[in-house]
Amino acid sequence: MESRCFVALGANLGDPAATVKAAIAALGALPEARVLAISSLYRTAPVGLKHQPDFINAVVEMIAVPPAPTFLDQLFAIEARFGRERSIPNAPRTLDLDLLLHGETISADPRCTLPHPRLHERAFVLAPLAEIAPSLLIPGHGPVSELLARCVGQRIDKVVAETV
Ligand code: PH2
Ligand code: MG
Ligand code: MG
Repeated sequence: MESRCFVALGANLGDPAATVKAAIAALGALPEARVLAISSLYRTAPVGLKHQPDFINAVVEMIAVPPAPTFLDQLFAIEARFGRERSIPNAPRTLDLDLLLHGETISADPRCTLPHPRLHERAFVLAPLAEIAPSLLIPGHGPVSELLARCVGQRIDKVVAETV
C-alpha cells in the first residue's frame, strides 16, 4: 500500500547543507518511494544540547510503499551511508532522518513512534512542514500552523541562497 509520509532531515557536522541536499536525492532514489515536495533549507539553533553548531533542517513529503518499520530501516541505512554515528542523544550528527508521519499510522512502538513524539513542539520541524503542507493535521495535536505559532523563542532562519 502507498502511504503519504513526511521525513525530517537535520545535520550539523561536515557540510550540512550539501549533506541535506544529497540525502534528499538519496530518499528519491529509494526503490519503493518517491519525493512529492521539498521544503526550503532552514538554519536553526540547536534544541536540547545547546553547545553545538547550528543545524540545517528541512522536511520532505514522500509516497512510500514499505510499512513504517521497514521504511524507517531504509532511512537509517541512508544515515549510515552519510557517516552517522550514534553516541549520546541529541549529539551533533552528519545526518538525522526522522520519520514524522507515515500515512494514518499511529504507533507507540518506542523504536518507531508515530506521529514522531516531539514533532509538535519543534519549530525546526514545524516551519518546513508548514511550508509544504500548511493544512496538515497532526493526529493528537492539531493543525501544523497552530503548533508552529506556539513555538516561541526557537531561532530558525530560511536559507534563501540554498533553497533546493
Ligand atoms: N535534532 C535533535 C535535537 N536538536 N536541534 C535542531 N535545531 N535541529 C535538529 O535537527 C535537532 C535539534 C535530535 O534529533
Ligand atoms: Mg531527530
Ligand atoms: Mg533521528
